[in-house]
Amino acid sequence: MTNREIAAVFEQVADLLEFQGANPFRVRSYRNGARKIADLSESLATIAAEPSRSLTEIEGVGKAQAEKIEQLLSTGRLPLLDELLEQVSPQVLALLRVPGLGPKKAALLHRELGVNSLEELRKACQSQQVRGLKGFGAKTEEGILKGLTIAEQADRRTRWVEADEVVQRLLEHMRALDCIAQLEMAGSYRRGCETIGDLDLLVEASDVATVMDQFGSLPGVADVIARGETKMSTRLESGLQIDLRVVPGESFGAALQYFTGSKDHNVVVRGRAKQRGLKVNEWGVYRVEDDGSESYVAGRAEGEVYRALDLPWIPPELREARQEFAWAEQGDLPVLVQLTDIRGDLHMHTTATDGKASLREMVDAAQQRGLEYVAITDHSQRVSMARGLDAKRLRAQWSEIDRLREEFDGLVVLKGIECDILEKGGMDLPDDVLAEADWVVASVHYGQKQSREQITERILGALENSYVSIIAHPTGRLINRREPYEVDMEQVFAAAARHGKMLELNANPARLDLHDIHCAAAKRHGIPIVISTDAHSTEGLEVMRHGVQQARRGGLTAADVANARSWKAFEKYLRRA
Ligand code: DGT
Ligand code: CA
Ligand code: CA
Ligand code: ZN
Repeated sequence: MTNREIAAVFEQVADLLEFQGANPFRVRSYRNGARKIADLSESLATIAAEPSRSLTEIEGVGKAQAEKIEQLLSTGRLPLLDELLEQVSPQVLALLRVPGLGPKKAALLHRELGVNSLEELRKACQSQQVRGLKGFGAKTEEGILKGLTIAEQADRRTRWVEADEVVQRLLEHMRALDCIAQLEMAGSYRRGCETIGDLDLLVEASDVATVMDQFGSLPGVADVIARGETKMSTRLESGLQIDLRVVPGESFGAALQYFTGSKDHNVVVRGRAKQRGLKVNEWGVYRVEDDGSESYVAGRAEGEVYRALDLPWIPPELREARQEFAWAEQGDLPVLVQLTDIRGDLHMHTTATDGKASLREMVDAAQQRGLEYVAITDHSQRVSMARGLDAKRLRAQWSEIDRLREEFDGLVVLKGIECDILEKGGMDLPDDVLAEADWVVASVHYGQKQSREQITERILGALENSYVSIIAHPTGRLINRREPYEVDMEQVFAAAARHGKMLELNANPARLDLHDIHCAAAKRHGIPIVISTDAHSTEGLEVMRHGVQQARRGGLTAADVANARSWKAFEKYLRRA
Protein backbone atom coordinates (compact mmCIF):
# COMPACT_ATOMS: atom_id res chain seq x y z
CA MET A 1 0.00 0.00 0.00
CA THR A 2 1.17 3.52 -0.69
CA ASN A 3 1.49 6.22 1.95
CA ARG A 4 -1.51 7.97 0.52
CA GLU A 5 -3.66 4.84 0.76
CA ILE A 6 -2.61 4.26 4.37
CA ALA A 7 -3.28 7.90 5.20
CA ALA A 8 -6.74 7.50 3.67
CA VAL A 9 -7.43 4.50 5.92
CA PHE A 10 -6.41 6.52 9.00
CA GLU A 11 -8.55 9.42 7.85
CA GLN A 12 -11.49 7.07 7.47
CA VAL A 13 -10.93 5.62 10.94
CA ALA A 14 -10.92 9.17 12.33
CA ASP A 15 -14.15 10.02 10.51
CA LEU A 16 -15.89 6.91 11.75
CA LEU A 17 -14.72 7.40 15.32
CA GLU A 18 -15.87 10.99 15.26
CA PHE A 19 -19.19 9.99 13.73
CA GLN A 20 -19.67 7.59 16.63
CA GLY A 21 -18.82 10.28 19.14
CA ALA A 22 -15.55 8.68 20.27
CA ASN A 23 -12.97 10.39 22.47
CA PRO A 24 -11.80 13.54 20.64
CA PHE A 25 -8.16 12.82 21.51
CA ARG A 26 -8.34 9.46 19.82
CA VAL A 27 -9.95 11.03 16.75
CA ARG A 28 -7.28 13.71 16.60
CA SER A 29 -4.45 11.25 16.93
CA TYR A 30 -5.63 9.36 13.83
CA ARG A 31 -6.08 12.58 11.92
CA ASN A 32 -2.60 13.76 12.88
CA GLY A 33 -1.20 10.37 11.93
CA ALA A 34 -2.91 10.57 8.54
CA ARG A 35 -1.46 14.01 7.89
CA LYS A 36 2.03 13.05 8.94
CA ILE A 37 1.91 9.98 6.71
CA ALA A 38 0.58 11.92 3.74
CA ASP A 39 3.39 14.48 4.13
CA LEU A 40 6.12 11.88 4.34
CA SER A 41 8.48 11.79 1.38
CA GLU A 42 9.82 8.33 2.16
CA SER A 43 7.57 5.32 1.67
CA LEU A 44 6.31 3.62 4.83
CA ALA A 45 6.99 0.25 3.24
CA THR A 46 10.67 1.18 2.90
CA ILE A 47 10.96 2.27 6.52
CA ALA A 48 9.13 -0.82 7.77
CA ALA A 49 11.32 -3.14 5.69
CA GLU A 50 14.53 -1.83 7.19
CA PRO A 51 15.50 -3.83 10.30
CA SER A 52 17.44 -0.96 11.83
CA ARG A 53 14.51 1.42 11.68
CA SER A 54 11.08 1.73 13.24
CA LEU A 55 7.88 3.41 12.12
CA THR A 56 7.69 5.15 15.50
CA GLU A 57 10.57 7.37 14.38
CA ILE A 58 7.96 9.26 12.38
CA GLU A 59 6.79 12.23 14.38
CA GLY A 60 3.17 11.83 15.46
CA VAL A 61 3.13 8.05 14.95
CA GLY A 62 2.96 6.15 18.24
CA LYS A 63 3.39 2.47 18.94
CA ALA A 64 -0.29 1.60 18.40
CA GLN A 65 -0.42 3.33 15.04
CA ALA A 66 2.90 1.86 13.98
CA GLU A 67 1.42 -1.61 14.53
CA LYS A 68 -1.62 -0.68 12.46
CA ILE A 69 0.59 0.53 9.62
CA GLU A 70 2.44 -2.78 9.72
CA GLN A 71 -0.86 -4.67 9.55
CA LEU A 72 -1.87 -2.61 6.54
CA LEU A 73 1.47 -3.13 4.82
CA SER A 74 1.47 -6.88 5.29
CA THR A 75 -2.23 -7.69 4.79
CA GLY A 76 -3.73 -4.67 3.07
CA ARG A 77 -6.43 -4.63 5.78
CA LEU A 78 -7.03 -3.03 9.14
CA PRO A 79 -9.25 -5.00 11.56
CA LEU A 80 -10.15 -1.81 13.43
CA LEU A 81 -11.51 -0.26 10.25
CA ASP A 82 -13.43 -3.41 9.35
CA GLU A 83 -14.96 -3.38 12.80
CA LEU A 84 -15.97 0.27 12.54
CA LEU A 85 -17.37 -0.25 9.08
CA GLU A 86 -19.55 -3.08 10.35
CA GLN A 87 -21.15 -0.70 12.81
CA VAL A 88 -22.07 1.88 10.17
CA SER A 89 -23.89 1.14 6.92
CA PRO A 90 -22.17 2.22 3.69
CA GLN A 91 -25.11 4.51 2.97
CA VAL A 92 -24.54 6.48 6.15
CA LEU A 93 -20.83 6.47 5.40
CA ALA A 94 -21.51 8.40 2.21
CA LEU A 95 -22.81 11.28 4.37
CA LEU A 96 -19.27 11.82 5.63
CA ARG A 97 -18.08 12.59 2.13
CA VAL A 98 -20.39 15.56 1.62
CA PRO A 99 -18.16 18.66 1.47
CA GLY A 100 -19.13 21.06 4.21
CA LEU A 101 -20.64 18.32 6.34
CA GLY A 102 -18.13 16.97 8.83
CA PRO A 103 -18.58 13.75 10.81
CA LYS A 104 -20.05 15.67 13.74
CA LYS A 105 -22.81 17.35 11.74
CA ALA A 106 -23.48 14.12 9.86
CA ALA A 107 -23.93 12.28 13.16
CA LEU A 108 -26.35 14.94 14.35
CA LEU A 109 -28.46 14.66 11.18
CA HIS A 110 -28.44 10.91 11.51
CA ARG A 111 -29.49 11.04 15.17
CA GLU A 112 -32.01 13.89 15.06
CA LEU A 113 -33.61 13.43 11.66
CA GLY A 114 -32.92 9.76 11.02
CA VAL A 115 -31.02 10.61 7.84
CA ASN A 116 -29.47 7.38 6.54
CA SER A 117 -28.36 8.15 2.99
CA LEU A 118 -27.48 10.91 0.54
CA GLU A 119 -30.97 10.64 -0.87
CA GLU A 120 -32.60 11.11 2.53
CA LEU A 121 -30.27 14.00 3.23
CA ARG A 122 -31.39 15.68 0.01
CA LYS A 123 -35.04 15.24 1.01
CA ALA A 124 -34.41 16.60 4.50
CA CYS A 125 -32.74 19.69 3.00
CA GLN A 126 -35.45 20.21 0.40
CA SER A 127 -38.18 20.02 3.02
CA GLN A 128 -36.16 22.55 5.08
CA GLN A 129 -35.90 20.29 8.11
CA VAL A 130 -32.15 20.75 8.34
CA ARG A 131 -32.19 24.51 8.95
CA GLY A 132 -34.24 23.96 12.09
CA LEU A 133 -31.52 21.98 13.83
CA LYS A 134 -29.27 23.54 16.42
CA GLY A 135 -26.09 24.87 14.83
CA PHE A 136 -27.57 24.68 11.33
CA GLY A 137 -29.30 27.41 9.34
CA ALA A 138 -30.68 28.21 5.90
CA LYS A 139 -27.14 28.90 4.65
CA THR A 140 -25.82 25.58 5.97
CA GLU A 141 -28.75 23.82 4.34
CA GLU A 142 -27.98 25.42 0.97
CA GLY A 143 -24.31 24.55 1.39
CA ILE A 144 -25.18 20.92 2.08
CA LEU A 145 -27.36 20.75 -1.02
CA LYS A 146 -24.44 21.98 -3.14
CA GLY A 147 -22.08 19.57 -1.41
CA LEU A 148 -24.49 16.73 -2.10
CA THR A 149 -24.20 17.17 -5.83
CA ILE A 150 -20.43 17.08 -5.59
CA ALA A 151 -20.48 14.05 -3.26
CA GLU A 152 -22.74 12.13 -5.62
CA GLN A 153 -20.32 12.72 -8.48
CA ALA A 154 -17.21 12.10 -6.38
CA ASP A 155 -18.72 8.83 -5.32
CA ARG A 156 -18.52 7.66 -8.86
CA ARG A 157 -15.26 9.15 -10.14
CA THR A 158 -11.66 8.99 -8.89
CA ARG A 159 -9.10 11.71 -9.48
CA TRP A 160 -6.47 10.73 -12.04
CA VAL A 161 -3.59 11.00 -9.55
CA GLU A 162 -5.23 8.51 -7.19
CA ALA A 163 -6.07 6.16 -10.03
CA ASP A 164 -2.43 6.46 -11.11
CA GLU A 165 -1.21 5.09 -7.78
CA VAL A 166 -3.40 2.04 -8.28
CA VAL A 167 -2.19 1.73 -11.87
CA GLN A 168 1.47 1.72 -10.86
CA ARG A 169 0.78 -1.02 -8.31
CA LEU A 170 -1.33 -2.96 -10.79
CA LEU A 171 1.27 -2.86 -13.56
CA GLU A 172 4.05 -3.94 -11.22
CA HIS A 173 1.87 -6.77 -9.89
CA MET A 174 1.06 -8.00 -13.42
CA ARG A 175 4.61 -7.63 -14.74
CA ALA A 176 5.64 -10.42 -12.37
CA LEU A 177 4.12 -12.86 -14.89
CA ASP A 178 6.31 -14.29 -17.67
CA CYS A 179 3.39 -15.21 -19.90
CA ILE A 180 2.45 -11.58 -20.60
CA ALA A 181 3.62 -10.28 -23.97
CA GLN A 182 1.99 -6.82 -23.82
CA LEU A 183 0.38 -4.80 -21.06
CA GLU A 184 -1.31 -1.40 -21.50
CA MET A 185 -3.80 0.78 -19.69
CA ALA A 186 -6.64 2.05 -21.88
CA GLY A 187 -9.78 4.10 -21.18
CA SER A 188 -10.01 7.53 -19.62
CA TYR A 189 -6.82 6.85 -17.66
CA ARG A 190 -4.81 6.66 -20.88
CA ARG A 191 -6.55 9.73 -22.24
CA GLY A 192 -5.35 11.57 -19.14
CA CYS A 193 -8.83 12.64 -18.03
CA GLU A 194 -8.95 14.53 -14.73
CA THR A 195 -11.24 11.93 -13.20
CA ILE A 196 -11.61 8.22 -13.91
CA GLY A 197 -14.81 6.17 -13.78
CA ASP A 198 -13.04 2.83 -13.88
CA LEU A 199 -9.66 1.50 -14.99
CA ASP A 200 -9.26 -0.55 -18.16
CA LEU A 201 -6.31 -2.93 -18.48
CA LEU A 202 -5.38 -4.69 -21.67
CA VAL A 203 -3.16 -7.77 -21.79
CA GLU A 204 -1.76 -9.98 -24.51
CA ALA A 205 -0.82 -13.32 -22.96
CA SER A 206 -0.58 -16.98 -23.76
CA ASP A 207 -2.09 -18.16 -20.50
CA VAL A 208 -5.39 -16.43 -19.77
CA ALA A 209 -6.17 -18.29 -16.55
CA THR A 210 -2.85 -17.35 -14.97
CA VAL A 211 -3.34 -13.72 -15.95
CA MET A 212 -6.80 -13.67 -14.40
CA ASP A 213 -5.66 -15.36 -11.20
CA GLN A 214 -2.89 -12.80 -10.84
CA PHE A 215 -5.29 -9.94 -11.61
CA GLY A 216 -7.67 -11.16 -8.90
CA SER A 217 -4.86 -11.38 -6.35
CA LEU A 218 -3.92 -7.69 -6.49
CA PRO A 219 -3.76 -6.48 -2.87
CA GLY A 220 -6.77 -4.32 -2.08
CA VAL A 221 -9.23 -6.21 -4.30
CA ALA A 222 -12.53 -6.43 -2.39
CA ASP A 223 -14.41 -8.63 -4.84
CA VAL A 224 -14.42 -10.12 -8.29
CA ILE A 225 -17.46 -8.78 -10.09
CA ALA A 226 -17.21 -11.01 -13.15
CA ARG A 227 -14.82 -13.47 -14.74
CA GLY A 228 -15.37 -14.72 -18.27
CA GLU A 229 -13.22 -16.11 -21.06
CA THR A 230 -11.52 -12.88 -22.07
CA LYS A 231 -12.99 -10.34 -19.64
CA MET A 232 -12.74 -9.94 -15.92
CA SER A 233 -13.72 -7.13 -13.52
CA THR A 234 -12.75 -6.50 -9.92
CA ARG A 235 -13.63 -3.87 -7.37
CA LEU A 236 -11.11 -2.46 -4.93
CA GLU A 237 -11.90 -1.58 -1.34
CA SER A 238 -11.79 2.07 -2.37
CA GLY A 239 -14.73 1.30 -4.68
CA LEU A 240 -12.69 1.70 -7.86
CA GLN A 241 -13.47 -0.91 -10.52
CA ILE A 242 -10.83 -2.41 -12.81
CA ASP A 243 -11.74 -4.09 -16.10
CA LEU A 244 -9.32 -6.55 -17.68
CA ARG A 245 -9.36 -7.80 -21.23
CA VAL A 246 -7.04 -10.47 -22.53
CA VAL A 247 -6.62 -10.33 -26.30
CA PRO A 248 -4.50 -12.08 -28.97
CA GLY A 249 -1.53 -10.28 -30.51
CA GLU A 250 -3.19 -9.69 -33.87
CA SER A 251 -5.95 -7.77 -32.07
CA PHE A 252 -3.91 -5.91 -29.46
CA GLY A 253 -3.68 -2.61 -31.34
CA ALA A 254 -7.34 -2.69 -32.31
CA ALA A 255 -8.36 -3.44 -28.74
CA LEU A 256 -6.11 -0.68 -27.43
CA GLN A 257 -7.69 1.76 -29.86
CA TYR A 258 -11.21 0.58 -29.03
CA PHE A 259 -10.89 0.56 -25.25
CA THR A 260 -8.99 3.83 -25.09
CA GLY A 261 -12.06 5.54 -26.48
CA SER A 262 -13.55 7.92 -26.00
CA LYS A 263 -16.86 6.51 -27.09
CA ASP A 264 -17.51 9.64 -29.17
CA HIS A 265 -14.10 9.39 -30.81
CA ASN A 266 -14.83 5.77 -31.70
CA VAL A 267 -18.16 6.69 -33.27
CA VAL A 268 -16.25 8.84 -35.77
CA VAL A 269 -13.67 6.07 -36.28
CA ARG A 270 -16.40 3.58 -37.18
CA GLY A 271 -18.04 6.10 -39.51
CA ARG A 272 -14.78 6.61 -41.42
CA ALA A 273 -14.34 2.86 -41.64
CA LYS A 274 -17.77 2.43 -43.16
CA GLN A 275 -17.05 5.06 -45.83
CA ARG A 276 -14.06 2.96 -46.87
CA GLY A 277 -15.86 -0.38 -46.97
CA LEU A 278 -14.20 -1.38 -43.71
CA LYS A 279 -15.34 -2.42 -40.28
CA VAL A 280 -13.49 -1.64 -37.05
CA ASN A 281 -14.06 -3.33 -33.73
CA GLU A 282 -11.99 -4.43 -30.75
CA TRP A 283 -10.66 -7.41 -32.72
CA GLY A 284 -9.32 -5.60 -35.74
CA VAL A 285 -10.01 -3.77 -38.99
CA TYR A 286 -11.88 -5.91 -41.54
CA ARG A 287 -12.66 -5.47 -45.23
CA VAL A 288 -16.32 -6.16 -45.91
CA GLU A 289 -16.61 -7.97 -49.26
CA ASP A 290 -19.60 -7.72 -51.60
CA ASP A 291 -20.82 -11.14 -50.50
CA GLY A 292 -20.82 -9.92 -46.88
CA SER A 293 -17.76 -11.91 -45.83
CA GLU A 294 -15.05 -10.15 -43.82
CA SER A 295 -11.30 -10.37 -44.09
CA TYR A 296 -8.77 -9.14 -41.50
CA VAL A 297 -6.82 -6.09 -42.65
CA ALA A 298 -5.03 -4.79 -39.54
CA GLY A 299 -5.07 -4.69 -35.75
CA ARG A 300 -1.69 -5.68 -34.34
CA ALA A 301 -0.63 -2.11 -33.63
CA GLU A 302 -2.78 0.92 -32.90
CA GLY A 303 -1.15 2.94 -35.69
CA GLU A 304 -2.34 0.35 -38.24
CA VAL A 305 -5.94 1.01 -37.29
CA TYR A 306 -5.62 4.73 -37.96
CA ARG A 307 -3.56 4.13 -41.10
CA ALA A 308 -6.31 1.91 -42.52
CA LEU A 309 -8.61 4.93 -42.14
CA ASP A 310 -6.08 7.26 -43.85
CA LEU A 311 -5.24 8.97 -40.57
CA PRO A 312 -2.04 9.49 -38.62
CA TRP A 313 -1.87 8.06 -35.10
CA ILE A 314 -3.75 10.42 -32.78
CA PRO A 315 -2.44 11.04 -29.23
CA PRO A 316 -4.88 9.56 -26.67
CA GLU A 317 -5.28 12.91 -24.87
CA LEU A 318 -6.95 14.34 -27.98
CA ARG A 319 -9.43 11.53 -28.55
CA GLU A 320 -12.57 13.33 -27.44
CA ALA A 321 -14.19 13.94 -30.84
CA ARG A 322 -13.36 17.63 -30.62
CA GLN A 323 -10.94 18.82 -33.30
CA GLU A 324 -8.62 15.84 -33.63
CA PHE A 325 -10.07 14.48 -36.88
CA ALA A 326 -10.05 17.87 -38.60
CA TRP A 327 -6.44 18.38 -37.53
CA ALA A 328 -5.44 14.87 -38.54
CA GLU A 329 -6.96 15.23 -42.00
CA GLN A 330 -5.13 18.48 -42.65
CA GLY A 331 -1.88 17.12 -41.26
CA ASP A 332 -2.19 19.71 -38.47
CA LEU A 333 -2.13 17.53 -35.37
CA PRO A 334 -0.37 19.58 -32.68
CA VAL A 335 2.93 18.25 -31.39
CA LEU A 336 1.80 18.20 -27.76
CA VAL A 337 3.93 19.69 -25.02
CA GLN A 338 5.94 17.20 -22.93
CA LEU A 339 7.26 17.28 -19.40
CA THR A 340 10.81 17.49 -20.76
CA ASP A 341 9.91 20.76 -22.55
CA ILE A 342 9.32 22.54 -19.25
CA ARG A 343 12.17 24.89 -18.26
CA GLY A 344 10.72 26.97 -15.44
CA ASP A 345 8.31 26.84 -12.52
CA LEU A 346 6.71 30.14 -11.63
CA HIS A 347 4.50 29.54 -8.60
CA MET A 348 5.83 28.12 -5.33
CA HIS A 349 5.72 28.78 -1.60
CA THR A 350 8.26 28.67 1.22
CA THR A 351 8.23 28.60 5.01
CA ALA A 352 7.87 32.39 4.89
CA THR A 353 4.15 31.62 4.47
CA ASP A 354 2.48 28.21 4.25
CA GLY A 355 5.21 26.23 2.50
CA LYS A 356 7.03 23.39 4.25
CA ALA A 357 10.50 24.00 2.82
CA SER A 358 12.75 27.03 3.16
CA LEU A 359 13.59 29.35 0.31
CA ARG A 360 17.00 27.71 -0.05
CA GLU A 361 15.51 24.20 -0.02
CA MET A 362 12.98 25.09 -2.71
CA VAL A 363 15.60 26.71 -4.93
CA ASP A 364 17.95 23.79 -4.41
CA ALA A 365 15.22 21.26 -5.25
CA ALA A 366 14.30 23.22 -8.38
CA GLN A 367 17.91 23.19 -9.52
CA GLN A 368 18.16 19.47 -8.93
CA ARG A 369 15.15 19.03 -11.16
CA GLY A 370 17.09 20.76 -13.90
CA LEU A 371 14.90 23.85 -14.07
CA GLU A 372 16.40 26.99 -15.61
CA TYR A 373 14.25 29.51 -13.77
CA VAL A 374 11.82 29.71 -10.87
CA ALA A 375 9.72 32.36 -9.20
CA ILE A 376 9.22 32.44 -5.44
CA THR A 377 5.60 33.44 -4.90
CA ASP A 378 4.54 33.38 -1.28
CA HIS A 379 1.14 34.64 -0.19
CA SER A 380 0.39 38.31 0.46
CA GLN A 381 -0.84 39.73 3.77
CA ARG A 382 -4.59 39.14 3.20
CA VAL A 383 -4.00 35.40 3.56
CA SER A 384 -3.51 35.75 7.30
CA MET A 385 -4.06 32.03 7.90
CA ALA A 386 -0.87 31.41 5.96
CA ARG A 387 0.93 34.38 7.61
CA GLY A 388 0.88 36.23 4.27
CA LEU A 389 3.66 38.73 3.62
CA ASP A 390 3.34 42.47 4.07
CA ALA A 391 5.63 44.82 2.16
CA LYS A 392 8.33 44.67 4.81
CA ARG A 393 8.58 40.90 5.05
CA LEU A 394 8.34 40.60 1.28
CA ARG A 395 11.27 42.96 0.79
CA ALA A 396 13.21 41.00 3.39
CA GLN A 397 12.59 37.84 1.38
CA TRP A 398 13.77 39.59 -1.75
CA SER A 399 17.03 40.55 -0.03
CA GLU A 400 17.44 36.90 0.87
CA ILE A 401 16.92 36.05 -2.81
CA ASP A 402 19.64 38.56 -3.73
CA ARG A 403 22.07 36.72 -1.48
CA LEU A 404 20.95 33.33 -2.79
CA ARG A 405 21.39 34.39 -6.41
CA GLU A 406 25.13 34.63 -5.86
CA GLU A 407 25.27 31.00 -4.83
CA PHE A 408 23.07 29.44 -7.48
CA ASP A 409 24.71 29.37 -10.86
CA GLY A 410 22.63 28.55 -13.88
CA LEU A 411 19.30 28.93 -12.07
CA VAL A 412 17.43 32.21 -12.34
CA VAL A 413 15.41 32.99 -9.20
CA LEU A 414 12.68 35.55 -9.76
CA LYS A 415 11.38 37.75 -6.96
CA GLY A 416 7.69 37.07 -7.01
CA ILE A 417 4.54 37.30 -4.95
CA GLU A 418 1.16 35.60 -5.04
CA CYS A 419 -0.86 38.70 -4.42
CA ASP A 420 -4.50 38.36 -3.42
CA ILE A 421 -7.19 40.11 -5.36
CA LEU A 422 -9.19 41.70 -2.53
CA GLU A 423 -12.88 41.02 -2.00
CA LYS A 424 -13.70 44.64 -2.70
CA GLY A 425 -11.46 44.63 -5.76
CA GLY A 426 -7.89 45.83 -6.09
CA MET A 427 -4.61 44.22 -5.13
CA ASP A 428 -3.52 43.28 -1.63
CA LEU A 429 -0.20 45.16 -1.91
CA PRO A 430 0.42 48.71 -3.16
CA ASP A 431 1.60 49.26 -6.71
CA ASP A 432 5.00 50.58 -5.65
CA VAL A 433 5.71 47.22 -3.99
CA LEU A 434 4.41 45.20 -6.93
CA ALA A 435 6.55 47.34 -9.24
CA GLU A 436 9.68 45.99 -7.55
CA ALA A 437 8.69 42.37 -8.20
CA ASP A 438 9.94 40.41 -11.20
CA TRP A 439 6.76 38.36 -11.30
CA VAL A 440 3.31 39.01 -9.84
CA VAL A 441 0.79 36.19 -9.59
CA ALA A 442 -2.73 37.45 -8.85
CA SER A 443 -5.18 35.13 -7.06
CA VAL A 444 -8.73 35.03 -5.78
CA HIS A 445 -8.79 33.25 -2.41
CA TYR A 446 -11.55 35.09 -0.56
CA GLY A 447 -15.07 36.06 -1.50
CA GLN A 448 -15.40 33.07 -3.79
CA LYS A 449 -19.16 33.04 -3.37
CA GLN A 450 -19.63 36.52 -4.79
CA SER A 451 -21.80 37.10 -7.86
CA ARG A 452 -20.53 36.52 -11.38
CA GLU A 453 -20.32 40.28 -11.98
CA GLN A 454 -18.33 40.90 -8.81
CA ILE A 455 -15.79 38.13 -9.29
CA THR A 456 -15.34 38.85 -12.98
CA GLU A 457 -14.82 42.55 -12.19
CA ARG A 458 -12.17 41.70 -9.60
CA ILE A 459 -10.22 39.55 -12.03
CA LEU A 460 -10.56 42.08 -14.84
CA GLY A 461 -9.27 44.71 -12.43
CA ALA A 462 -6.18 42.59 -11.73
CA LEU A 463 -5.62 42.12 -15.47
CA GLU A 464 -5.68 45.90 -15.90
CA ASN A 465 -2.97 46.37 -13.28
CA SER A 466 0.23 46.87 -15.21
CA TYR A 467 2.33 45.04 -12.59
CA VAL A 468 0.31 41.82 -12.61
CA SER A 469 1.96 39.12 -14.73
CA ILE A 470 -0.56 36.30 -14.51
CA ILE A 471 -3.81 35.07 -12.93
CA ALA A 472 -3.36 31.90 -10.84
CA HIS A 473 -5.88 29.02 -10.75
CA PRO A 474 -8.32 31.22 -12.69
CA THR A 475 -11.58 29.42 -11.80
CA GLY A 476 -10.86 28.30 -8.23
CA ARG A 477 -12.34 24.86 -8.63
CA LEU A 478 -11.18 21.82 -6.66
CA ILE A 479 -11.88 18.58 -8.47
CA ASN A 480 -14.64 16.58 -6.71
CA ARG A 481 -14.62 19.15 -3.86
CA ARG A 482 -15.50 22.64 -4.90
CA GLU A 483 -17.24 24.07 -7.92
CA PRO A 484 -15.46 26.87 -9.82
CA TYR A 485 -16.48 30.33 -8.75
CA GLU A 486 -18.82 32.22 -11.00
CA VAL A 487 -16.57 33.95 -13.46
CA ASP A 488 -17.08 34.97 -17.06
CA MET A 489 -14.06 33.33 -18.64
CA GLU A 490 -14.75 34.80 -22.07
CA GLN A 491 -14.26 38.26 -20.58
CA VAL A 492 -11.15 37.08 -18.76
CA PHE A 493 -9.67 35.68 -21.99
CA ALA A 494 -10.46 38.86 -23.90
CA ALA A 495 -8.93 41.07 -21.20
CA ALA A 496 -5.84 38.86 -20.78
CA ALA A 497 -5.24 39.01 -24.53
CA ARG A 498 -5.80 42.76 -24.63
CA HIS A 499 -3.40 43.48 -21.76
CA GLY A 500 -0.79 40.93 -22.80
CA LYS A 501 -1.14 38.85 -19.62
CA MET A 502 -0.61 35.16 -19.10
CA LEU A 503 -2.90 32.60 -17.48
CA GLU A 504 -1.87 29.82 -15.16
CA LEU A 505 -2.62 26.17 -15.55
CA ASN A 506 -2.24 25.12 -11.92
CA ALA A 507 -0.74 21.61 -12.00
CA ASN A 508 -1.88 20.56 -8.54
CA PRO A 509 -3.86 17.38 -9.34
CA ALA A 510 -6.66 18.53 -7.04
CA ARG A 511 -6.99 21.76 -9.04
CA LEU A 512 -5.92 21.36 -12.68
CA ASP A 513 -7.21 24.84 -13.19
CA LEU A 514 -7.58 25.83 -16.10
CA HIS A 515 -9.33 22.73 -17.38
CA ASP A 516 -8.70 21.35 -20.88
CA ILE A 517 -11.42 23.27 -22.73
CA HIS A 518 -10.27 26.54 -21.18
CA CYS A 519 -6.66 25.77 -22.19
CA ALA A 520 -7.80 25.37 -25.77
CA ALA A 521 -9.81 28.60 -25.56
CA ALA A 522 -6.84 30.52 -24.13
CA LYS A 523 -4.73 29.27 -27.03
CA ARG A 524 -7.31 30.52 -29.52
CA HIS A 525 -7.02 33.93 -27.86
CA GLY A 526 -3.24 33.77 -28.20
CA ILE A 527 -2.74 33.86 -24.42
CA PRO A 528 0.47 32.20 -23.21
CA ILE A 529 -0.22 29.52 -20.62
CA VAL A 530 2.16 29.00 -17.72
CA ILE A 531 2.02 25.54 -16.14
CA SER A 532 2.86 25.93 -12.45
CA THR A 533 3.15 23.51 -9.57
CA ASP A 534 2.07 25.91 -6.79
CA ALA A 535 4.42 23.73 -4.73
CA HIS A 536 4.20 24.01 -0.95
CA SER A 537 7.09 21.57 -0.43
CA THR A 538 10.05 20.25 -2.42
CA GLU A 539 8.00 17.17 -3.39
CA GLY A 540 5.29 19.54 -4.55
CA LEU A 541 7.47 20.37 -7.56
CA GLU A 542 6.70 16.86 -8.78
CA VAL A 543 3.12 17.65 -9.83
CA MET A 544 4.26 19.42 -13.01
CA ARG A 545 3.49 16.24 -14.97
CA HIS A 546 -0.22 16.55 -14.15
CA GLY A 547 -0.33 20.06 -15.51
CA VAL A 548 1.48 18.99 -18.65
CA GLN A 549 -1.03 16.20 -19.14
CA GLN A 550 -3.91 18.65 -18.82
CA ALA A 551 -2.22 21.01 -21.28
CA ARG A 552 -1.91 18.13 -23.74
CA ARG A 553 -5.64 17.47 -23.44
CA GLY A 554 -6.13 21.12 -24.34
CA GLY A 555 -4.04 20.57 -27.48
CA LEU A 556 -1.19 22.83 -26.34
CA THR A 557 2.24 22.61 -27.94
CA ALA A 558 5.52 23.73 -26.37
CA ALA A 559 5.07 27.03 -28.22
CA ASP A 560 1.80 27.66 -26.38
CA VAL A 561 3.38 27.18 -22.97
CA ALA A 562 5.41 30.17 -21.80
CA ASN A 563 7.50 28.23 -19.29
CA ALA A 564 8.56 25.79 -21.99
CA ARG A 565 10.77 28.60 -23.31
CA SER A 566 14.41 29.00 -22.48
CA TRP A 567 15.16 31.71 -19.92
CA LYS A 568 16.42 33.98 -22.69
CA ALA A 569 13.14 33.75 -24.56
CA PHE A 570 11.03 33.94 -21.44
CA GLU A 571 12.86 37.04 -20.24
CA LYS A 572 11.76 38.90 -23.37
CA TYR A 573 8.19 37.95 -22.59
CA LEU A 574 8.52 39.56 -19.18
CA ARG A 575 9.61 42.83 -20.64
CA ARG A 576 6.76 42.86 -23.11
CA ALA A 577 4.15 42.34 -20.41
P1 DGT B 1 -14.62 6.27 -17.54
O1 DGT B 1 -14.27 4.87 -17.19
O2 DGT B 1 -16.04 6.60 -17.28
O3 DGT B 1 -13.72 7.26 -16.94
O4 DGT B 1 -14.45 6.45 -19.13
P2 DGT B 1 -13.87 5.44 -20.21
O5 DGT B 1 -13.71 6.21 -21.46
O6 DGT B 1 -12.68 4.73 -19.68
O7 DGT B 1 -15.09 4.46 -20.43
P3 DGT B 1 -15.27 2.90 -20.20
O8 DGT B 1 -14.40 2.37 -19.13
O9 DGT B 1 -16.73 2.69 -20.05
O10 DGT B 1 -14.86 2.25 -21.58
C1 DGT B 1 -13.54 2.32 -22.06
C2 DGT B 1 -13.58 2.56 -23.54
O11 DGT B 1 -14.11 1.42 -24.20
C3 DGT B 1 -14.47 3.69 -23.96
O12 DGT B 1 -13.81 4.94 -23.92
C4 DGT B 1 -14.87 3.29 -25.36
C5 DGT B 1 -14.92 1.80 -25.29
N1 DGT B 1 -16.29 1.33 -25.04
C6 DGT B 1 -16.74 0.78 -23.93
N2 DGT B 1 -18.04 0.46 -24.04
C7 DGT B 1 -18.40 0.81 -25.25
C8 DGT B 1 -19.63 0.75 -25.98
O13 DGT B 1 -20.65 0.28 -25.50
N3 DGT B 1 -19.60 1.23 -27.24
C9 DGT B 1 -18.48 1.75 -27.78
N4 DGT B 1 -18.51 2.22 -29.01
N5 DGT B 1 -17.35 1.83 -27.15
C10 DGT B 1 -17.29 1.36 -25.91
CA1 CA C 1 -12.68 3.38 -17.86
CA1 CA D 1 -14.36 0.15 -18.14
ZN1 ZN E 1 -0.10 29.50 -4.42
